[in-house]
Amino acid sequence: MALDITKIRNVAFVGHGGVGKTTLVEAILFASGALSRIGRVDDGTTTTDFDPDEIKRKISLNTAVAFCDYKGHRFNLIDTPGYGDFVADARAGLRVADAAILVVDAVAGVQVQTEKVWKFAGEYSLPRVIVINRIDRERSDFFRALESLQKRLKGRLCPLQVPVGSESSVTGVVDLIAMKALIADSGKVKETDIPGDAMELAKTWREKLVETVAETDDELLAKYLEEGAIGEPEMLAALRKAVTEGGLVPVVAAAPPKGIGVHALLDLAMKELPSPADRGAVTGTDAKSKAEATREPDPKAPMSALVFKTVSDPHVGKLSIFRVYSGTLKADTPLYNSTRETRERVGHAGWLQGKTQKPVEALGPGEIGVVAKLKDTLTGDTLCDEAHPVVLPAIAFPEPAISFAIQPKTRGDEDKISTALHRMTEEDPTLHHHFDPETKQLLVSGVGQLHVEVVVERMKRKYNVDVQVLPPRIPYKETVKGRSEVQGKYKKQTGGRGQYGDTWLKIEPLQRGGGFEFVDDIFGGAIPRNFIPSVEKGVRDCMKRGILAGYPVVDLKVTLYDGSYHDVDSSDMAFQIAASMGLQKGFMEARPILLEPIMNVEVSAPSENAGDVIGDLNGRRGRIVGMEPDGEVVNVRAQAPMSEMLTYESTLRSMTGGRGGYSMEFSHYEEVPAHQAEKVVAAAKAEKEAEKH
Ligand SMILES: Nc1nc2c(ncn2[C@@H]2O[C@H](COP(=O)(O)OP(=O)(O)OP(=O)(O)O)[C@@H](O)[C@H]2O)c(=O)[nH]1
Ligand SMILES: [Mg+2]
Repeated sequence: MALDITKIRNVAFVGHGGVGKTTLVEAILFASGALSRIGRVDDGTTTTDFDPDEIKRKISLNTAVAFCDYKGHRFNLIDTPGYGDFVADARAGLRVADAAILVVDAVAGVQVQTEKVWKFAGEYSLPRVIVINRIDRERSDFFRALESLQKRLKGRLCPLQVPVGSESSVTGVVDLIAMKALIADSGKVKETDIPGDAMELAKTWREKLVETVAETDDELLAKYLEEGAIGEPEMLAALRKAVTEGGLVPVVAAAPPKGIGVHALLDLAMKELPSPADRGAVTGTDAKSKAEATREPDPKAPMSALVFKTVSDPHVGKLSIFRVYSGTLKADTPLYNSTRETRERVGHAGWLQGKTQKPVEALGPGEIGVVAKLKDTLTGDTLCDEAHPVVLPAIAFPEPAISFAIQPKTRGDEDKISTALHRMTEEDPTLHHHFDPETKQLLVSGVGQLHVEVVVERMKRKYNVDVQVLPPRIPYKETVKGRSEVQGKYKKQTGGRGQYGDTWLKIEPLQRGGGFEFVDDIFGGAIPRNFIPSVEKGVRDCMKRGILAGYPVVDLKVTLYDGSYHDVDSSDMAFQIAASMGLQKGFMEARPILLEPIMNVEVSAPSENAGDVIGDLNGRRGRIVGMEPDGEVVNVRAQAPMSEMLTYESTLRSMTGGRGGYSMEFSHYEEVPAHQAEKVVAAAKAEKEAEKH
């Protein structure tokens, strides 16, 4: 039987790396009785960090799903990775959740990834709850962390709890609604009166809570100002409404390994966070008419589901993890992948408890589940009823920011590498790979260095291929700043039939990001119609190969405005060659330049290192865009060329004694300064020479 939709809570746990998301999810599973023993990240025994690479590194690398039943409610817990390189998985997790639980560390407060995932949650209009976590740590301070949140995140944040005690002597939390203390006591939670020394604090914050809730509703506010108080039921109703609509973000405290704040968080999520029914219909595109189409969260509506994670394993095969939005997905039935327009057959379907599948017959709206061995389905695809095909909005994934060349350690392993990469890109939409015919290198591109390292390790473990990783090649691009008009002519007279193609091309720059524009301006048949596409093809091929230093040409407008032909000798190939010769010449005459990728860099480092961090970024041709001191930590935002940032990880580590962190993503392309460009061109030439020998 399908679950009662009003009793489902789909929550994604998001936040900066290492703040305790996986530990919190584990504690929730334990508190609800879904687990009889609690696992630990440090022992590699948690439910949601089950991948051997996660166990080895003690960090989450994948979004994983677990579920528990608590007070008649089904919780689907989506545990996302916090490390910047794997932010795509956090995004995917948020995409299918009905609410976000933002976890922040009680010592560090807001960190680089905190703001990022907060923004994502906002983009999906998700109600949010903030957990100030690890309140048992030395130097932790709930109120300082709260202040940092209020300063840095947009939204009306309001504590629903305050801690009882602090640092290692913290024993529980005060529930500011019930005005009771929830004290953790050897694995259980006891509800008690508020201890005397916490009373003052509790009263102050209770007042702020009532005020803040009242402010979300004009009628309530009027009543509050008149009577000086509001009743419990009215307050709860207003709170739930404000949380669901995003007008208020509750803040709570936790130290999950000590059992502090865990039950309280579950109760809060149960009462204040929306069910899939509350979230209402989803809007997609009708696959036939391309018109907007909505799907109600009704078990009898046409089925639609979104795949948000794919896991492939050489032994188990491919697993597709999805959320049902409408209708009912049944095991052992055919269904339709409307994104790829192919039929798929579902065998077993199940719920997920980390890596373990619990078979079920059917999954209704709002449920999260898994199916195995879909042929063509990838992350982001919509699965639906073929008679009512709909495509749900896809998931936006970051572009790869860093590339490495890889080559097999054992000769003859090329095929194995290509199979492995093919499978791995299927499961990871942020991993790209392609063979560069110019350099004859196999390039693997990912979000960051750790991402690519993990990919290489996985290749070895899962597919048994050992590869060598070579320094990344910067994806420079070429373009022009000036204009030129040139003739590209190819004429060859040998024995029999000759070759003849003649083109006149005008070459101009387009604005940054303009791509390529080809204009056919031939009048009076100077070049016959059927050869115009040949000219365009010649130009495009040449642009792909690059002219100045072998990098692809972009932001270019090429106008074909004249030419001539020969009745017998002109051919498709002759015009392609002529155009390519013309472009090569014209390009060099139009003030060619190199473009380089500029990255958005966000660094968080201990305040005392701020000067070093900024000085170092300046030395890397970086521009500082912003700097926010935040207690003991300073957050620096900068833009810097990718080529200068390749060694940043180790520099930052040694500058900050391992306490700094950074994230980086592609921003845009900019012209490479002339002296720098000369070096790149020279290196490209040398490489080409070396290949000849
Ligand atoms: N003192 C203390 N340590 C905690 C608490 N919660 C988690 N930890 C520790 O913090 C470390 C990181 O915890 P994780 O649960 O892996 O954090 P995470 O947010 O899932 O990390 P990523 O998934 O890598 O982003 C582990 O060593 C945990 O044992 C807490 O409440 N108090
Ligand atoms: Mg984790």
